[in-house]
Amino acid sequence: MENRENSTRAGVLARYGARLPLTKDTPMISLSEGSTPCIPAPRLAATLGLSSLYLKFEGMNPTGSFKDRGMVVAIAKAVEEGATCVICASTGNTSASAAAYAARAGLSCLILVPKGKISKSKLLQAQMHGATVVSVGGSFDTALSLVRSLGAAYRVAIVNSINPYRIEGQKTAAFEIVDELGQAPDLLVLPVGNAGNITAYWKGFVEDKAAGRIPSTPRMIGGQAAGAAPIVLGHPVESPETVASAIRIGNPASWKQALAALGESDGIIDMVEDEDILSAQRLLARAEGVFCEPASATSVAILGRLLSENRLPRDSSAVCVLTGHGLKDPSVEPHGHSSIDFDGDLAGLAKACKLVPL
Ligand code: AN7
Repeated sequence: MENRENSTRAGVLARYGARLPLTKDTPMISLSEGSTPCIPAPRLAATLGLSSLYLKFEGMNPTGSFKDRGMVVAIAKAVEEGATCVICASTGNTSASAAAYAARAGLSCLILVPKGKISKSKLLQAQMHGATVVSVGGSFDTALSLVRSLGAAYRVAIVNSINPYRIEGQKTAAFEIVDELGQAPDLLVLPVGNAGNITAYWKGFVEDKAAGRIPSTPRMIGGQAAGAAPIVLGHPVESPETVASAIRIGNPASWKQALAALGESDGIIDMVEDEDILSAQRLLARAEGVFCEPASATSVAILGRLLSENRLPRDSSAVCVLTGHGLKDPSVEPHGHSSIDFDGDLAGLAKACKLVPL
């Protein structure tokens, strides 16, 4: 057998196990998660007027989102601790990831989702992996409070990001950026929903600095959707609404930790309108060839907003985290796109397609 121990294909536990809370009894589960590309985005950088921009494309993870990094650790620890059933609330990606890793580890999986509010593809993933799916009236926040109640009274391991192993696994994305770029960027830009990921990135960079791998940490820049922006507004949002269903969250579990990361890093959190999220998504797809889901494009949208308002220096280097793949949410309209019907006329077709004759 090939030696996969140090390969980037070996997954998060093998690659960063020394910096994770593993023991000799932790099973080395892997679906080859992590080691996602940091893609240079020169056209987008020029459009935004920024000196350097990379896209950390987390949509390249096995279930199509960043959740796999934390889930592999949470599931491995659940197995180690003797769990047979895991449970989570989700806007979609956490449930897809939990279902896949539970299947991989031979655990049963129970998922609570806001009824009618998650993308069909994400629901399909959970169902294909054999999870039990419960639809809950209300928002993600209602589902998460039910999960907390069930976790307190029944033999189930909670794998939401209130589980600290999730944060441990997700911090490895910060390690990868440092390992790949040889340094931390000036700005780390990401969408903020339940606020687990901003907490995790900050933890990763702080650990890298403490270990002497980087001289300084980046400023953490968070984006929320205007209809679901509790941290920006400073109070919970009762009925969050946004086209970016992944971050339709009104009362983030890691609110305090997010504020700490923002404060300690001289960071900024602000909000963007849905139309700006969707145009950032199209810009990424058309200018750079990278297709991410709407929630993920919030990172580029907030970066654009802050630069246009001169709230960030243009000579900064930035990494935008694209948290999930575009195929995750097929409800989005390819605005301004029209396909052409072929009616049997080849010359007419060539003309309609603006082809130049030989
Ligand atoms: C694509 O799946 O909360 O701030 O239940 O799927 O760490 O919550 C998803 C969140 C950003 C926000 N981008 O991250 C869930 C869930 C995508 C996401 C976020 C999510 P956090």
